[in-house]
Amino acid sequence: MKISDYLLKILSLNGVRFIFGNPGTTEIPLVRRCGQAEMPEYVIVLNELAAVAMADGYARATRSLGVVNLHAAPGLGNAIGALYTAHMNHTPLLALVGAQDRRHAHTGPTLHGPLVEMATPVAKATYTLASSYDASFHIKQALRTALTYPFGPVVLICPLDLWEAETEESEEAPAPVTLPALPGISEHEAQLLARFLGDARHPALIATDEVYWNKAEEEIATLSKKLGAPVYVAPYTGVTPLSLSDSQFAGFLPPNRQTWTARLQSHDALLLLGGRGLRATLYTPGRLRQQKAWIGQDTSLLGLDGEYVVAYVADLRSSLRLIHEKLSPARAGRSVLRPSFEPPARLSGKLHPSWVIHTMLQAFPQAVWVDESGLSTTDVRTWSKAAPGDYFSNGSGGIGWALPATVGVQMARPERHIVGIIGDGSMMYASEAMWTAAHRHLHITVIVLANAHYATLNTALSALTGQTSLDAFSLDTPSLDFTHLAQAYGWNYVCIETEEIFNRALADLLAPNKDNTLLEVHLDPEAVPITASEHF
Ligand SMILES: Cc1ncc(C[n+]2csc(CCOP(=O)(O)OP(=O)(O)O)c2C)c(N)n1
Ligand SMILES: [Mg+2]
Repeated sequence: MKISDYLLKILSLNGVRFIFGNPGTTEIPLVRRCGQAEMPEYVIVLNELAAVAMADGYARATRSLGVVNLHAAPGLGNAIGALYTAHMNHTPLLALVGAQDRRHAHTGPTLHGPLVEMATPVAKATYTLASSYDASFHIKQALRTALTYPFGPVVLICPLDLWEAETEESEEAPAPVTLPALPGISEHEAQLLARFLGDARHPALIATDEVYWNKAEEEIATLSKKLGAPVYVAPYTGVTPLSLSDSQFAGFLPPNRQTWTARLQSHDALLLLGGRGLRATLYTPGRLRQQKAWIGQDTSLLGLDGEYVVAYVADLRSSLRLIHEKLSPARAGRSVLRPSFEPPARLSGKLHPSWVIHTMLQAFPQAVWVDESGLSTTDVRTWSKAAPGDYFSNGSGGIGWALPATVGVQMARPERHIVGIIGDGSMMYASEAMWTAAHRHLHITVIVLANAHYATLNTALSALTGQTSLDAFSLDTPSLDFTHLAQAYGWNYVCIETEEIFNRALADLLAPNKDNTLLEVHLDPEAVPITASEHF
């Protein structure tokens, strides 16, 4: 069996339907076999950053493996920022990277490069096929590694001359890989954690993406209710780990050490569910002095302001169930309300960003949201009532992810209404993703928050220096014309300057399976989202 066929067959047996990628000469033998006889379909994406983020969105929305194909050294190079995001978010990704034909690699041909060295900092592991003897072994090993906790991008490098080579004769037929399961905590460990939480006056749970990946959303809701404890979501969590309308949900923690320390001050015990601690962007002082415990997947966990009382590498779903069993009867806790902000009332003239976010969230209560709304992100998180797994954000700080991720999420959930809310700056990194959406006749809604600047960077500038704005962060000369961008890619578009047109456009989008539509919403450039002070 050819190595390319072996790879595609084993991917297919493991449930892979799509390979997102931007191919080149070094991958032609692979691409030409895709789509044949139940092999995964090759989804053409016009650049690598978009291809990785599309596979990442698809993986997150299906809670399964995303597969991407990258074209040798320049393709891998273009993809690194997006692989970094998948790495930070623990997305299960397999990146199939083509490599030069080894018969002339020593002559330094184009496309040749140090692929392992390039991929290593953002990959969980890299494997290189070297011969027909090791090919099937490395393919299986790469797949197994990608599907094993903690997730992250795994890179599999295949030289051009090997795709068409035969696997070793003694190799058995491809079969799904078997995975080591992550066990839950033991009875004794559950007892310790039940005591840790039960003895506290005012315990709290802090949820991360891992709750979603471990399918533990119901368990966290049940445990928090029995315990009378609020659930905070860690800053930069890239997917909703519980329903944001749950009575125990106490909000996303702000990504600021000083503010989260203050917000958690009343709690005497914190149980972190997954993640490697809390993450901030700008430095501020602060220290969580209360007792902390942790359950999660990533053994490279960081001590968070001192050591954990206990920390277990374990499956969250069964662990939370067992802790629930060991807890004495339900107790009434002190409730912690999610921080609330009133949206601006009706508008008189220009569109206020907070009004736009609030109106949009109310217009589509059933939608799945992909959020890269820049300085408006905290607004979205303040008013969203998204169900578990119905809200996604890049989670890494690396923008350019959301537009292609929206395409991946729509391909994963064709029956749902997917809405991307994206800042005008963030929209410019991977707009090529719109071609794939049009090519596949998807029905995405993208709302571009056109404030004609990098509002986030002005806010950071102000926090760092006191200066309120820099000309360098302005995007108004020339002004970005998103409706022409939409036209270029064959999308519907509406240019919106007033409340009336905005409301009409939202109402039109309620029709089922509307074609891909971009709403270019012109915001008052002077208005700042009302939660902006919480952003850093
Ligand atoms: C890949 C990458 N490059 C640069 C940045 C720095 N950066 C952070 S926010 C931002 C601007 C975002 O602008 P926009 O999407 O318009 O949202 P706004 O800040 O206006 O709300 C930039 C360039 C980044 N986070 N990631
Ligand atoms: Mg902007």
